[in-house]
Order: sequence, then C-alpha cells, then structure tokens
Amino acid sequence: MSRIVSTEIEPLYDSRGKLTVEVTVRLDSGASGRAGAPSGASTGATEVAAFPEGGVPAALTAFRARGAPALNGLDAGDQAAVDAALHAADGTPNFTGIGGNSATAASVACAIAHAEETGRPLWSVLARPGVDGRAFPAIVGNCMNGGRHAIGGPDIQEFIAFSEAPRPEDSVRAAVRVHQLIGAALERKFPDRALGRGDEGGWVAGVGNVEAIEILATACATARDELKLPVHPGLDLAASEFFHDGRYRYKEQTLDSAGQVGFVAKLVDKYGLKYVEDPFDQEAFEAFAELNRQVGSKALVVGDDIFTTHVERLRHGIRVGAANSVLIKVNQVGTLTDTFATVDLARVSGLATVTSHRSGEVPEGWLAHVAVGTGARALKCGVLGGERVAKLNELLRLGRATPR
Ligand code: 2PG
Ligand code: MG
Repeated sequence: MSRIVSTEIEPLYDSRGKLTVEVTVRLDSGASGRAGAPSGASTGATEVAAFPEGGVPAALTAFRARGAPALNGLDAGDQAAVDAALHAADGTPNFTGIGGNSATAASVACAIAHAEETGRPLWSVLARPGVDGRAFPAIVGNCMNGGRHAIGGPDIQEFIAFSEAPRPEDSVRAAVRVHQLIGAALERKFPDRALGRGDEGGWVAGVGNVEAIEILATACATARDELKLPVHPGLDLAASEFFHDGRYRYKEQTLDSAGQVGFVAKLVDKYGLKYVEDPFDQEAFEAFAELNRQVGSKALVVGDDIFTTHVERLRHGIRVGAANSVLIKVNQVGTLTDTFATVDLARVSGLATVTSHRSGEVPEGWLAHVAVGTGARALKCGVLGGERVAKLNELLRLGRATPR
C-alpha cells in the first residue's frame, strides 16, 4: 500500500482550445499519476458541473483548498475511499463545489499512480469482476460532424463508423478507412469547395442529414468490401440539441415524437445502422423504449444525455426498456467509483456499455484502459485528431500486449 503525499492541479488546454484541468498525484513510494479531464459541448442537463461557478480559476482555488488536502494520506489503490473523499470535499450533490472535471482528473490520476506503483497495466487496476482484458471494444469512430460540433454541417451531430472486428488493429483500420473514403467522396462531390473538419475530427460539409447518411453508408460498404471487415454506419443524433417546443426541428423537416420514432426506425432499416445514440430528447424515455422495441435486435440503441452515466437514471431506463446500451463518460458523474456503479448495473442487466470521449478532449490514452477494464462493447473516441488518435493508439498497444 502506498499513501498519497501530494496532489497538484494545474490548467491545461483541451482540443477546442478551452481551459480544463489536470491533476498529478504523488505517492510515498515515488510513483505518480497524472490525468487531464475533457469537456463536452452537447452536455446533458443532468451531468455534474464540470467546473464550479467562476470556471477553471475557481476550480483551481477550490481543489487546492479542499480537494487536495482531503486526499493526503489515503491509499491510492482504494478507489472507493479516494472518490468518497472527493465527494466529501465537494459537499454538493453535483460537484459544483470543486468541479466534476477536477474530481475526474484526481480520480483517474490516483488509479494511474496505483497502476505505476504496482507495475500493473491501468486496465487491470480498473477491471470489473469477470473482465480479463482479452476482449477488445468495437470502435465508434466519428467520420462526419454536425450539430454543435460543426459550423454549417447537418443537424445530426455524428455520422459514425461502427467497426467491430475482434482485434484493435482491424477495427481501427476499418474506421480510419471509412473516414478516408468519406473525404474522397466529398472531394468528388464538391471539387471546388473548401472542406473542413469539426470538433471531433470528422468531415464537415454543407450536406443534408440524409445525404450525409448516404455518403457514410456507401463508404462503410466500400470499406467492408475492400477490407472484408465488419464496419457499419451509425449515428449520434444528440437530438436534445434540435428538440424545441416538443418537436424535432431538422433543416429539412419537423417531426413530432412518433414521427421521429418512425424516421429513425426507417433509417436503421434502409441504411443498416448498427448504432443509434440519443435519437430523442434527454427526457423522452417512452420514445426511446418504443424505438428500442422496434430496432433493438438489429442495432445498439444507446443512451447518452438521457442517462448521463448516472446509475439512478439508468435504473429507470432499464425499468422502462429505454435502451440496450449506455454511454459511459467519467466526467458526467465525476469519479471512477460512480462510473463503475453505472457500468456494473448495465452489465448485470445485460446492457452494453460504450466508453466515450468528449468533444473537447485531452491528448491522453487512459480512456482506452477504461474501455478494456470495464468490458465495454465499444470505445467511442473518434478517428482523427491527435487527441482521438491517442486513444486508438493506446488500444492498439493493449491489443499487441495480449497474446492471440
Ligand atoms: C456526445 C459527445 C461525444 P459532447 O454527445 O456523445 O461525442 O459530445 O462531449 O459534446 O457531449
Ligand atoms: Mg452523445
């Protein structure tokens, strides 16, 4: 056992150029761990606060005054005790005291320090019961950006390559190939227009929602043929962002709840979508349940903003059959222990978990270990951009370290 002797917090930039925080934890053995926390743009209403009022400067002050002293002397390997101390130092139900990002960075930094101390890989320090690190997640790779993550793109936030080969070298290769094929297709379609990339490294083009799905589905089919690997189209609609006054308001159409169920179910059938995240508003449990009944046997129906990684919201979702999968973002709840509670409930209830990045990321790879250690069905971390590639490369390293 090695005790925490010091904890430091400092500001750092995320991939959008916004300030976030990183925490460094040192142990009396000399081992240390450091982790930065990411930030979302399409945040769920029930996420914990990323920062206290006053933003990053207030977070630094609060953590130095209350968070760091609370961790001193604790065993870094006792994740539950570390995370309970973070909650106690915060003193609020939603981390408005020290900030969820400071708590996330501290929680993960302790796990990293403990892994270094014990000479174990991080994923094994995080491993849930029954997880042996030999099963690798599929890749949820964002290839075209819209919504809040892009300027001038479609309303749907993410057009995804869902790549589920058993070995990371194959699943990553297929996701990257889809991204390349979409770039080439857009170049052919708009030879004289400038093309851009969005917050998560996907292409941004002035195309309609269904047009973008068609481009994605064609690229997935080409990559499947070329590589003989199972890569299929998927979406994160982030529908809360375009749900206003009880209607889903796309540039091309406005739909009520039943219309949205029908529209998304048709997209799943027509384009063979294998992954559909946040197709409804974050409080629309019944609509989620209806879609899950209709397409849940063919596609992952994934709840992000609806559950925000909170165990009680997931429990309600399971009761009403709202989804067959749950997105897992550590900083939606603020600690690894809170994250594990949600993961464990999903696992015993037969739901798949999808470990996820945020749109504003830090160029670190620890998320790949969270995915492997929690037995995630998929790792959602984008395809291109150094902060996304850092996670894919870490997954490749984990794949290489595991004998076939
Ligand atoms: C999402 C995420 C990540 P954000 O909606 O799933 O893709 O976006 O971090 O902006 O919430
Ligand atoms: Mg989402």
